[in-house]
Amino acid sequence: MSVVARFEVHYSRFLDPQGKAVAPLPEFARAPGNLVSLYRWMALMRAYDAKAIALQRTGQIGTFASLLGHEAVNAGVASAMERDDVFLMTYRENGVQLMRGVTLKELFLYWGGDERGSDFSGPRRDFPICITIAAHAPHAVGVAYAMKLRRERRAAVCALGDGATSKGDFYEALNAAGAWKLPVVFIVTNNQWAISVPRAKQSAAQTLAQKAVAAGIEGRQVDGNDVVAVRHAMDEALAHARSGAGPALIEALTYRLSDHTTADDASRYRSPDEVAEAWKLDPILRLRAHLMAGGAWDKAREDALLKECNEQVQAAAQAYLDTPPPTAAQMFDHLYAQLPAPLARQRTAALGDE
Ligand SMILES: Cc1ncc(C[n+]2csc(CCOP(=O)(O)OP(=O)(O)O)c2C)c(N)n1
Ligand SMILES: [Mg+2]
Repeated sequence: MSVVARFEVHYSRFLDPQGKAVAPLPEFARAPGNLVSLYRWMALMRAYDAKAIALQRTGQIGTFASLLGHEAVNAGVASAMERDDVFLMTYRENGVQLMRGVTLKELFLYWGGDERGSDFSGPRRDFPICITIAAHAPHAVGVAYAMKLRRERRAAVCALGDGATSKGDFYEALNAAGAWKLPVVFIVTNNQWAISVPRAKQSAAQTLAQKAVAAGIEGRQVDGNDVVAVRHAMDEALAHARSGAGPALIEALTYRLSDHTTADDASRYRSPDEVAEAWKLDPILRLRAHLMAGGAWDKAREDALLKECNEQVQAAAQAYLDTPPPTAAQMFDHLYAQLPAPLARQRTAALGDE
């Protein structure tokens, strides 16, 4: 027998959990201003997240999926993307949306069940949040195929969870993207859990990144709590995709610090010790420690930022609460360009009932 193929999966990290650089920083991270900007976004994400949970607990929005612990993945992905790239997301990428121009008020509207929340002020070609696990992976392939046919230097970015990589849609999308060399980047946020199913039970594969290899795509792992590592890997993958060299897959290793959603109680299936360990890797603490050690951040700036974030989030929540509820017609109006006759009749009937 002879070896016919060999593969390696590389892992990268620039900042260790104490915020110390363990490798020479890439160009963008050498300018402290760039990292401060990412830090500010990550702080806003966390303030938003806390407010959304408070609104849910007081019955003012519906079920909410927290992004606690995912801030570095969100900020790394968003900061690497161009405005005319197309983002296809799950429910845990509200931070990317914010950085791409979706407003806090729109996010609250979305989780409040108001269709107007999906009518983003952000890039108009980004897709709506996809709750159906992995269903947007083939859509990303379609988007990237269109870009390739039109010879555009753009890319599609498809964000998925670890659990999503067990779905057929994911493998089919990877295969097509590899075979057609499409400009698409798959970013897999491995937060160790798919609701109550731990990573170890989801797949016998050593890494999720290696799933790309079978599709002829390079798969790599990064420390998903290190925003520098996420951003750098995304920069490289996007440059690769835009140059016509084909797709890439990045597995970002992080941890879901929250319950799966506000409808879940994770203490029923995972230990407090595991969660406490994961908090030591908090991406926000890590970046703050790095900035403080370099003199680019201090307590006064931190206090001012937290105040600013809370005010922004508070004002957006109030604007959401002050928005008059949608009319019954709205549930018909966002689905079809031309409403089929039976639904048109229902629409008229619904309006008559108001
Ligand atoms: C097709 C489909 N099956 C099942 C579900 C129910 N469901 C919602 S979230 C989830 C787990 C997803 O885990 P993962 O992909 O790791 O994402 P995470 O929630 O951890 O961000 C499941 C099974 C769904 N939304 N869609
Ligand atoms: Mg997961």
